[in-house]
Amino acid sequence: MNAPRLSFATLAAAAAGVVRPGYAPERLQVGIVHLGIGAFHRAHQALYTDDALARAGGAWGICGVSLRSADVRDRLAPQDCLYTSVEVSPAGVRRRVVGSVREVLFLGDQRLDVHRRLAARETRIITLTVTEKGYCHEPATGKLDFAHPDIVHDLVQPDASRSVVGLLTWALAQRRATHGAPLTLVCCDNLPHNGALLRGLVDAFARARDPALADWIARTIAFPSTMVDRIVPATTADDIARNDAALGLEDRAPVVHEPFIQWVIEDAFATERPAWELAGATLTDDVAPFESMKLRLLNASHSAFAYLGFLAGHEYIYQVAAQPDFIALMRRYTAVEVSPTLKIPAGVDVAAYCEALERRFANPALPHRTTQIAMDGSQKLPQRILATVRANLAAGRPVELAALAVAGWMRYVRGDDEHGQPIRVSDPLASRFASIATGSGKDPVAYARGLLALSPIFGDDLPDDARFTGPVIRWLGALFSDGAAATVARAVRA
Ligand code: CS2
Repeated sequence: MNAPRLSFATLAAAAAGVVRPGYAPERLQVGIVHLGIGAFHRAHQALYTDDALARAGGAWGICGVSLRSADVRDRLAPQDCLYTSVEVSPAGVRRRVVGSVREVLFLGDQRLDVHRRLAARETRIITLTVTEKGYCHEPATGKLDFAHPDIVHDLVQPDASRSVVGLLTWALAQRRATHGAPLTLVCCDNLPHNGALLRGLVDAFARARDPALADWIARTIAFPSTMVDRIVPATTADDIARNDAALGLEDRAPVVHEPFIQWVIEDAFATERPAWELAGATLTDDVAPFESMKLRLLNASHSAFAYLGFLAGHEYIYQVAAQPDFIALMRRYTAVEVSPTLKIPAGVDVAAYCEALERRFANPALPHRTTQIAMDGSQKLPQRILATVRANLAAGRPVELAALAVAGWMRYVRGDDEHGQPIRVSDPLASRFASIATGSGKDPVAYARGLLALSPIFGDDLPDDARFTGPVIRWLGALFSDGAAATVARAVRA
């Protein structure tokens, strides 16, 4: 089938039942720049903005920026940046065309356009989903990594910045030198206290360049924290083909996601903002309890399922969630080890939240690869699992199942599966893992000790705490000798 390409001109021809923007996207002005326009942004903040525009209007079109690849720009630009959001669940599929993204730029070949948008007075909000490693920070401490090659580069050549922190600081300097208007930077990555974290990183970088700039930023720019939640696997060629057939138009950039969506935003803006609350977002004074709940329950269970589930032979999360032992592991971990560490936000029922998580993970209509979640574990473990470990150690509570999850990560990043087949480990520290694995052979103690000594992940405290390292080494030994399925079975029967 050679259907016409989705665009303003063809939108009216989309299949009946496909929801369209409730406003005129062709007349929408840009007011938000988003750094890191991947599938998650398009299935989350762009939808909230689309709904807010339909309800309350405003000049809140989004200019999405890709930092590393031209792919999203090349897919979206020829179709007026329209794309389909495809919500899938056992109950069926719902499609809607989203109009809030008005422009997509690739930093690699449109740097001047990116600079112009970031510095424009009309840009009142910059949002970010650049993944954990995109912040060039040390995961264990949240401090800027001044030895990171991109940070080293950007301090010398700010107007050719490669890092997000360098690029933002360049833009802030530019804004200060021209109109001086306030701006709100909204971090939407799965990091704890993500607004304060970004504020600290920008401050450290700006201070290294020009303390007066850092002081101006502190007075003028807001960095609200947010908690974002929606499961959005990478779009596949099959997803695209199925969507084209159902839409009756060719869309090279659909996003496929679950029905669940949540956005909790700290109500601390330096500027006006879209009416996101009319789209279902929660504006609150304190995001921290929501963040730790989500990171320690959802993301931690996700990571545990990704490492241990992959090792047990499962390609997708819903397959892991179909194993009674894995569900028992998640139930026990969340109830015994995570819940006691949480400050529960008013009105939230944690037991119901955890039950909903089981259903969300089990959604067979949403094939989410274990390898996708397994990526960048060095950047994810601290806030997802090690924060729970520290809280429990401080209170004298058990860390047994968190240690199993960490051991699962260690076994995975060794780079070979339970049948001796290679695993492609995708992580900024992958080469460190490989040399530790080579240096320690099959000895679980030496291998675990080698990884535990990586202070950007484990800090200086955990490697010396036998209450944590003991179970980690024991579980790692079990994973080596018995495999993940048997080890998980033993853990839940203990
Ligand atoms: C996942 C998250 O890839 C991952 O590490 O745990 O992307 C997860 O799907 C989202 O945070 C859900 O909101």
